[in-house]
Amino acid sequence: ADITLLGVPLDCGKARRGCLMGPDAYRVADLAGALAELGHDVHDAGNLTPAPLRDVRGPDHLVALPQVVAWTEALITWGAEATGMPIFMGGDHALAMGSVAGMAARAERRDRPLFVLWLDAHSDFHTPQTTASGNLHGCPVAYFTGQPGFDAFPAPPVPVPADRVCMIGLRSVDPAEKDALQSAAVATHDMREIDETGIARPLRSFLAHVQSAGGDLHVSLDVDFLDPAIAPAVGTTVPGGATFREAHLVMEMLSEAGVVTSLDLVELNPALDERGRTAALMVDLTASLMGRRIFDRPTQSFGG
Ligand code: DIR
Ligand code: MN
Ligand code: MN
Ligand code: MN
Repeated sequence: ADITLLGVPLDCGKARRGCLMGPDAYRVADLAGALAELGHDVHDAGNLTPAPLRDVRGPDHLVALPQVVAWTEALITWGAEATGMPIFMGGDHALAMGSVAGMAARAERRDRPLFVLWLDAHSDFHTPQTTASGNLHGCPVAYFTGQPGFDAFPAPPVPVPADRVCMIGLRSVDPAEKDALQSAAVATHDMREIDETGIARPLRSFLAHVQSAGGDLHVSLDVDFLDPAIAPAVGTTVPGGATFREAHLVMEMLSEAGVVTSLDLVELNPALDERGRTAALMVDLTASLMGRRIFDRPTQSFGG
């Protein structure tokens, strides 16, 4: 594939700093080299710059609202014109407002529906009104699915219908999010379900859905999807996350489905890492997503 790495040093979706070093940590861990070794054409587009700050208003407790709006504008502009397979190297999860909205605009231009796989401990389904922390990294899914309350932001050019979003790995969902998710059509798979049925089952049925619709698939991978024992470098660790093999299996199945068209790598905080261990794991997972295998397997139809 024709892969573009885009650094998005957005570090304003929450209070604790460090995610701005994420893009360089992926460069140091040689994400480009790992993908080139698999035969891909890889281009590092450097780091994105936010749009100029505007005087925007919103609920007082929101953290860095004008900054997140400025990044969202820049990401939508960049993404709508992007070609090939963009990999957004974050940066915290607030970047997914713009990355997903941009990819949805691009998908519409290509006349395909965009689907989103959200791999995260959190559902990130708050609105500026419901967030208790004020951290906008907890809001991207509500934004790009077109929930009300994001008046300070540019309207998402093409909202992603909630029934095209699948969340896997959930284990920290706030009460307001739980209520909102209950009335939305998002497919939610918590760790309890994964424990019981395995991680392949919900993923297989989602991939069947994407394949039968002829969709583009954006994958948004939050470091805290992973168990903190294998991925400590994230500000919001939650015990009980995906194991090393569960995470690789997800990536391998995604690769075999042949539907992934863009990827976010978010919430890596290199200041919390142990000698680049979490960055290296994220690089290895991306390599699995892009075709690295133990033994080769053919492209799969997941039977829609
Ligand atoms: C919590 C934590 N739900 C909040 N969210 C996230 O602040 O709204 N942590 N995304 O990584
Ligand atoms: Mn997240
Ligand atoms: Mn999270
Ligand atoms: Mn987060």
